[in-house]
Amino acid sequence: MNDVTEPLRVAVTGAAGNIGYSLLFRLAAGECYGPDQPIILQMLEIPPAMGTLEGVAMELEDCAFPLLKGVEMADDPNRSFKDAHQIFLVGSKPRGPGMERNDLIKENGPIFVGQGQAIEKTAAADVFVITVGNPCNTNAWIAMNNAKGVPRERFTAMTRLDENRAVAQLAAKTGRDTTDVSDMIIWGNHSATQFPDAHNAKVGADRVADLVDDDWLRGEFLTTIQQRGAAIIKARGSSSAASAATAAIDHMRDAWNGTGSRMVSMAVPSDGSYGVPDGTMFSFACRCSGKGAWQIVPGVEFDDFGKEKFAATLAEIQGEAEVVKDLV
Ligand code: NAX
Repeated sequence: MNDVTEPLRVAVTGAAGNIGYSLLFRLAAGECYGPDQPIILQMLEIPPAMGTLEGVAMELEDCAFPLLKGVEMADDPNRSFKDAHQIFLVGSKPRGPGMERNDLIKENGPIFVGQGQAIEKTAAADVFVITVGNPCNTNAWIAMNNAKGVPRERFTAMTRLDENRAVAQLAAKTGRDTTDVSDMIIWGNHSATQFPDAHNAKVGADRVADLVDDDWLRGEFLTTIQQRGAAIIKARGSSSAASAATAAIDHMRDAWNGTGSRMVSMAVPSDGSYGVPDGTMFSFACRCSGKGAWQIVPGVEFDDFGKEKFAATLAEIQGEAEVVKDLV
């Protein structure tokens, strides 16, 4: 395990993109690994974006971050993942006009074959990976299955942005602070079928279900979270970037430091919990005990509505796996 005085090697793919531009500076400022942990950033891009990446590297240099001990750039994952302890898989192609989700899956899947293989071949023994690039559950699953020599629990995908969105909506609805909201879990796929489960969430000591009208929870709340990404694209003209970087930092910081008794949403390979087939990359309620160790929280209960939503998102993930089965 990396000593705290030794720099942590942190790889970020798609580093010249929108999320990268927000994420890299916050990593270098110590927001993820704390004020005492130096880091080296290992940035991966595709050849046409290397010029832009040079500019990002110059800006990182110009910040004179005390914790930033090195900035490396490459267009080969075998170089960018070399000895990396923490990897943010952000880079992938965005969905183009008129493109179906299955086209996107087929388009981006091969990226994660090569990156999974490079992680297995070159990354540090304690490597821990978050996948942000969409479709993130399936991309993480492809990478994991192409890195069979790496313990599979080191591969995760991000549903924390959906959780954060839900927490903010519940805080606004109840007139409370976001820090009062707990146990707000996203189940399943990071997509429009995700199940944001507010029924089991709390505000302070109160159950959300006792404070808020059930019709709102099952209707407007659910669709707001499921459609929030699309609403931001419509308003901003490009997809969520700063909020996605915030969520990626939340995910990795919790995995690194531990959550104590708090539950957080993380897509992780199933151990068969809740009837989700073994190895499926599914977002569960998780607790983290530090340095990338996590456990699925057992015993969360669902009513009939919840069971139906849970089944729908699981069916979608299984359908996506079918589309890319030749890649694993
Ligand atoms: P951008 O298009 O701004 O940046 C993506 C970057 O990835 C580009 O610079 C591109 O050159 C690079 N790239 C493409 N193929 C690559 C490869 N093989 N290796 C390395 N880099 C590669 O997108 P951005 O807004 O940064 O979003 C990145 C990804 O995050 C997208 O797939 C997006 O859909 C996904 N998101 C996931 C979210 C989540 O909650 N899981 C939310 C935000 C975002 O939508």
